[in-house]
Amino acid sequence: MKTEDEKLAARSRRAFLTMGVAGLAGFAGWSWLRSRPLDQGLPGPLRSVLGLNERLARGYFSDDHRMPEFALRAVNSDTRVNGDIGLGSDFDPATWKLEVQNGKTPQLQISLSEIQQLPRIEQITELNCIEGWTEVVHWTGVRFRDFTARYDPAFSATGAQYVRLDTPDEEYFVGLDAASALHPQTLLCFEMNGKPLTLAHGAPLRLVIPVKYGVKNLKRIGRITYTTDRPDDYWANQGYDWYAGL
Ligand SMILES: Nc1nc2c(c(=O)[nH]1)N[C@H]1C(S)=C(S)[C@@H](COP(=O)(O)O)O[C@H]1N2
Ligand SMILES: [Mo]
Repeated sequence: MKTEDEKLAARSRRAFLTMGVAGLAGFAGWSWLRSRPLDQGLPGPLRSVLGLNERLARGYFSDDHRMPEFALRAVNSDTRVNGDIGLGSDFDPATWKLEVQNGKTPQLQISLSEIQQLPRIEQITELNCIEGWTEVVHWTGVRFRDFTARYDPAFSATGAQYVRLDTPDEEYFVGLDAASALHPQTLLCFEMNGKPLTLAHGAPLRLVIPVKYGVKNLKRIGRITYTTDRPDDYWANQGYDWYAGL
């Protein structure tokens, strides 16, 4: 028996897949769809799928719904590397600092050891890539929620609105709704499967957000921006769903 949450998750996943570029190309009703009246530049029926996904994402992540967690023996030992946008070789992890833009000046510059003073969390969750593979990873880091309470308490208090993360070179960037960013399983991580992160996996610090597809799990965070405007997002700019929720 599927629970209501699982049904919602499945619907949300289907809605997301409908929107993938490949999904659109293969969509049987495509020619019918194209003949429908346009609504904000998209055929009406497609527009309503997008609307549904957005409504689901908003309601679905506003509570503490937890993604499954696993035992150590379930961890995949051969972790794959996927995606290297924004991971150019012109980078020195030893001099890295995290920039935080919370609307106040001056902008904060935070070291890894300061971040590591926040409560340490270990979590074994799935990383789900939109390409269709999943792996179980053992992550160590701090809660994004705790980080936010420490470095932008006003953001937490007002419950507002969006977060943007950029690689140091700004080549890769993701936008997150506040509910997903502040979800208890959303972490800033510095270890993967019991070892310090490698550069290819996002050292010195990466985002782990199990309620979202892999695309949102940004590696090598350079800057975190708390904002009231919905941020741009690398893959959403290419036509993928902005929420990219599971
Ligand atoms: N900076 C950066 N982060 C990124 C990507 C990327 O191309 N650049 N790819 C994303 C995608 S699509 C996935 S599936 C995961 C893969 O994480 P991994 O390489 O640690 O397995 O990283 C995400 N984070
Ligand atoms: Mo991915």
